[in-house]
Amino acid sequence: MEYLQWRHVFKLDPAKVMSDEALKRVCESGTDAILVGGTDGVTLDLVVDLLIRVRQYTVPVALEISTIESVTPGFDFYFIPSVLNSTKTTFVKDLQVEAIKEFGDFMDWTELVPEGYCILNPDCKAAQVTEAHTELSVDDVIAHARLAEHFFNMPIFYLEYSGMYGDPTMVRAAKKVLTKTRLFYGGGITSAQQAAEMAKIADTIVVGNHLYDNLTEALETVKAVHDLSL
Ligand code: 1GP
Repeated sequence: MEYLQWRHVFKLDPAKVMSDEALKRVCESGTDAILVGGTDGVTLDLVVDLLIRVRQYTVPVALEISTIESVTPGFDFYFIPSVLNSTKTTFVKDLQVEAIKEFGDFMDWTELVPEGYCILNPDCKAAQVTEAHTELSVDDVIAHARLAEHFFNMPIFYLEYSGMYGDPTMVRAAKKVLTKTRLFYGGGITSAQQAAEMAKIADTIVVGNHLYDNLTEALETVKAVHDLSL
């Protein structure tokens, strides 16, 4: 599966505004993929609108599903997060069961990509919504990574620090125990240097917010990551 080769991903939030000119620069930046996803105010209309705009370019585009109502055909992949350190079964597997109950007969399983999330920034919206237990030790993170790979057989383990630059020690600990499952890191990357630091450890890094704060700096993260892979 091609998402197993991605090293750099930009995450676009359908609820945030981006000009056509900015979107063109993002899509033509050389990033390996665009992930469409957000926690707040994501509606079907906004998702469809962004999909149509991104589809003018050749970059692969995946939808990270936050609500069943905002799912639409046309994406290359559908990333389905399970928040492994949520204290509510809703965000671990109940929403998934609900979706499978409704659409299971029609689902193209090859397009669906389960992600095992581990959220480590207590202040981010996703941590609050999912009531995640974010006070995790290195050993806890290692256990969650192994849970994703060996119990649930998930292709992706996602260390999420959304809005805050994370602790490389945690990322390194997860990476060390994963053999098949790919490690995604996302959170607070605002420079080429930070992108390179995390990309030296994780398999894939995700840059989100900074696209909306300082587009030029965010775009520089692509080269920083791809230069490492040479
Ligand atoms: C968010 O992991 C992504 O889901 C990226 O985080 O928005 O902080 O870059 P930032």
